[in-house]
Amino acid sequence: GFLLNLLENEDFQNRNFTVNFIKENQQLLKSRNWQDSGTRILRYVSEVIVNKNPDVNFRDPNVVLLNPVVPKFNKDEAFPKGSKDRLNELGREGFVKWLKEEPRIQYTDTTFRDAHQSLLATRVRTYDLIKIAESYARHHGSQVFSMEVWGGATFDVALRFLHECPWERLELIRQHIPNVLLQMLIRGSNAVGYTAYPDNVIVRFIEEAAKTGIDVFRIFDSLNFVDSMRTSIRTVRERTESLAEACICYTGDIMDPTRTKYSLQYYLDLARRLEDEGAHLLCIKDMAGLLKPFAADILVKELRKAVDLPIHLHTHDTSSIQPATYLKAVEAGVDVIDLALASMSGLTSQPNFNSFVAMMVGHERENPIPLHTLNEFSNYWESVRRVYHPFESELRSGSADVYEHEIPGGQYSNLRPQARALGLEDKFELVKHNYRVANDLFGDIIKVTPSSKVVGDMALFMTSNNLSAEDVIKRGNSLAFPDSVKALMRGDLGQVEGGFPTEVQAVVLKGEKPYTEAPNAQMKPLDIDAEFLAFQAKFGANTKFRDFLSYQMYPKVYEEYHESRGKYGDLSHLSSKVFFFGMEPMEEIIIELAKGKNIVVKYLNKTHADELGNRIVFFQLNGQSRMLSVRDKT
Ligand code: 3PY
Ligand code: ZN
Repeated sequence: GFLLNLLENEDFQNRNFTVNFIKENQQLLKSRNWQDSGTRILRYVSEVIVNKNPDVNFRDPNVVLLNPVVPKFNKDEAFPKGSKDRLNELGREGFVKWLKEEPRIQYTDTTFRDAHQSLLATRVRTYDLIKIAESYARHHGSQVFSMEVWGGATFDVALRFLHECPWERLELIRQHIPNVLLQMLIRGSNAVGYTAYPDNVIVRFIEEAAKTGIDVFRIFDSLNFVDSMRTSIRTVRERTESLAEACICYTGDIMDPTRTKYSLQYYLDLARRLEDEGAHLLCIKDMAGLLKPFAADILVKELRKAVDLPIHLHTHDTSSIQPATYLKAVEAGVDVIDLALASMSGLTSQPNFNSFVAMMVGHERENPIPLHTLNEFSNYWESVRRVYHPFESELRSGSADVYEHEIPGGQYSNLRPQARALGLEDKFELVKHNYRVANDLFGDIIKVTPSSKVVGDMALFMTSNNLSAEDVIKRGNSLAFPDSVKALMRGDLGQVEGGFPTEVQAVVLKGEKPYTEAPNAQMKPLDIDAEFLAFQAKFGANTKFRDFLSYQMYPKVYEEYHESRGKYGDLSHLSSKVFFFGMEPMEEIIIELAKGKNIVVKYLNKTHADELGNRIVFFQLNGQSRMLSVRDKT
């Protein structure tokens, strides 16, 4: 295949090439038939057989992996009309008007994004998403308001750990789900990264995401700093046909008279500002699950008076009482709520979709959904989830200590492994305590990616150095604080309500001057045309603009992804079991490379390492012998 590609290449025929020719023309390495793809996949599988997947720490031999069952559907029928069709028919204004007038409660399904970000360290692969996507769109596509499928940490994790292109994932989801609004989470000026990017990069990112399939952009800033959300809201409004949903990130407790900073008034003012900025929808983003039922009642009622936007409520069920919050919010007039399919719900994830639907039977705002098929989809995910068991968190029950530390759902399940890696697991209670202490030292800030990471870094720093709040202030001048803490105090993430406490800022910055404006206000626009050319010169002419955007977000991660893609090809056809755990001797699998293009792979055995440390791994590929040499790094 490669030779034929080469011979047919025009530059090659014209002898217009250098020694770097193949490096610069990676598309030649692209498979022209199943043999090439097959060989490259074997390269990956043999690597995992010999060296294991470095992302997997252990495999529990007691976990029996199941074959997930996809509910049957009729391919010949048209897709049922869904929210996407409604948006197309009514246009944005008409759609928003419909939503405000619609009495039935609307549901966003977060299973494809936040649920697995919060429960399984964001590791769910395109393979498992795509297998179920069309069936879901056909069975429930007319019943869900939107599906959150992209953004947050999925972008980073896909490239970094799954060797996957996040854009391809989105494109495939769009193809399989043509009828439902697809939603993403975007961190304002931080897009899907952890730092601010120039405005023109944000603009192009949003345009590309809309083109690839995003209909609802849920836009937030990790400090509720409106200046950092403005470009995103405007871009969605002015340069796409999608909906701009702007977030108020909820922290503290509006019912607690001692928490005066984040009062009801604070949220109402913020919501009005977001409406003025041009948001189509308003989201209450309760990333830590702190919005209690009676607070939700007040907040939703008051927001409805304050703004004329539909209200979408997002929470995490860390405390286990958030279904009550939803019920109160429904009765107070919220328009849309976020839920996850039963087997992917609860704990740090969203509340249980299936049970909520069951509870609402007979309610005046009921939006009926057949429970039986919804349960079948939950069963699918229950089976799928087993293969991801190395990424499960150790939480076993709901916990009320979230009201003390206020750690967001996605971070909560991550903090323990982080503490363990630093040898602090036996001090985990102290880490959580210090999370709150660090928050208060920073002046009580909104905590969500990336600001939550800074508070986490500070908590780990204080715990490993045995520091109290008083120590930080008294001895701060002689302490080397984590870089992320310096960045926060410098204003790299934006400005906070009331400013940072000057004492803490002074000991952290040690004379460096903080900014007073939006974090990317100082940034020059990127020379996108020139940089894209340079990118293609480096990574090959067949790379796309969206690859360039991935590179802008995560340069080093993209580089590694690009290398692995060149070596292994597209791994999205490989089952997650083989992707994470490799194969057993004499095991035979079928890989569907494309519709109707299957290869049969049988792993035979491997040799001992030779004196150079190489092992030979023997396979049959469609009955023909293949052997690959792999360096044993274990
Ligand atoms: C993210 O930014 O990844 C989040 O999920 C924030 O809640
Ligand atoms: Zn969330």
